[in-house]
Amino acid sequence: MTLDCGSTSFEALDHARALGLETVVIDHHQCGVDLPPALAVINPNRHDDLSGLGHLSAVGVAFVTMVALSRELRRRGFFAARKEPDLLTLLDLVALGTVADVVPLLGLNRAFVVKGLQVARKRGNVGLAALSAVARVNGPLSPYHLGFLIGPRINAGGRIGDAGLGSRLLATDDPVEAERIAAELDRLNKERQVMEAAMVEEADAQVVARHGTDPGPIVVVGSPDWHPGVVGLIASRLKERWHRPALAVSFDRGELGTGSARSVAGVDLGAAVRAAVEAGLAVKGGGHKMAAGLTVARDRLDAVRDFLAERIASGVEAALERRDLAIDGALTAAGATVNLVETIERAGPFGAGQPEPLFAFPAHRVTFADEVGQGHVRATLAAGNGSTLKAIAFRAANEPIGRTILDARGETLHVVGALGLDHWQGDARVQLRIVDVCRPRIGGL
Ligand SMILES: [Mn+2]
Repeated sequence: MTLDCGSTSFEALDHARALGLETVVIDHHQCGVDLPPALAVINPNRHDDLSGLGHLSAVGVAFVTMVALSRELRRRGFFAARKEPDLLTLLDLVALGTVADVVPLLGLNRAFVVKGLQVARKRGNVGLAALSAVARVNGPLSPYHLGFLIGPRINAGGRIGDAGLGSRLLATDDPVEAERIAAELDRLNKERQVMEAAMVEEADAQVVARHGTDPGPIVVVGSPDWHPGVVGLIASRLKERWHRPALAVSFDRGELGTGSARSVAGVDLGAAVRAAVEAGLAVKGGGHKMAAGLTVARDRLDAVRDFLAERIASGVEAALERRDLAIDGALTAAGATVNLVETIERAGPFGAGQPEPLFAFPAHRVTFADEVGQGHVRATLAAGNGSTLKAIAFRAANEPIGRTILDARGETLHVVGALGLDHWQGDARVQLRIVDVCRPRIGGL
């Protein structure tokens, strides 16, 4: 069985068939009309699939496949003499994979995450519990914890260590082994962060050196020195900085590079990459609307760049025009109560495709601001009546947002962000996660 791959793996599955192997593909990636030889290709993104479940992550597809398999086995009397597995107890892993794969939290994915978080909070999976402990998850487990604390640590194994660490951690029942693997993943994640920061700076310098402030519809960078497991992270960061699709390629194994690309909403990068493969420019590749991977020869990278740029130019232009921030309401620090946050959270889970509501806090005074942790900026905002709100801007210290906050100590700012609860020493406090700020222009407004 292949998982999270296989839908376009003609060569490998032809070879498997020649060896007499029977394969089942369980995948969610985009694919062509022709499918590789396999007993079954289970993929909601097949052209002939009418399930409407194309937004599921690979673990979601695997889960519904197991549900269907259980149902069929039950119908055939398979469980008459043996215990039927309780698939619902595995929803913690489905929630983790759904959030970490950044698929839209709509439809069935919402159910996976809501129910999966309930399972995860019981800490039945010793690996997940051990990783939550090293990641210092406090308060009830949330999509934020899965996406930003747990997911990256599991992925660090596959990126720069051993991909088997994550699966062994999540499958083990031995708390001692779980603790050991969790510590190792935490160490790899720290190493990954250092590596990523240096690579992102180098990549960004490449873009500026080559294109100045206008890189065109897609940012493309490459280096023989980058670890292939981290190029996806570089692409993500470049996309955030340049507000357009980005492709980062590692040529660390010679003339053939491994690239990873990230897109912006409204630009189907997976389709563009598959077209580049069909045009003979890239060796192989594919993916989704928002993320794609490809293999490309070093001397063809510029041709791939030009091809992708031309193909997505109008979509990127439209996306750049849509960059307005959609604000859901205005509040003052006094109105941002624990009760309000809990009420909002009942409409969750929030994440990809289901954004958290954003609130504007007009003309609040910055009574405290400082850099904390790895380049975050922490601030205290005060309303006119003196009530205060704790706020944080993640990874902002060297960005315009962070500098504006640090420069505004004692002055007023208009601030926009999402409200959450910070569980600290058992107490829940409201915290604003800042997404944008601006200086009031006239008379403090
Ligand atoms: Mn996938």
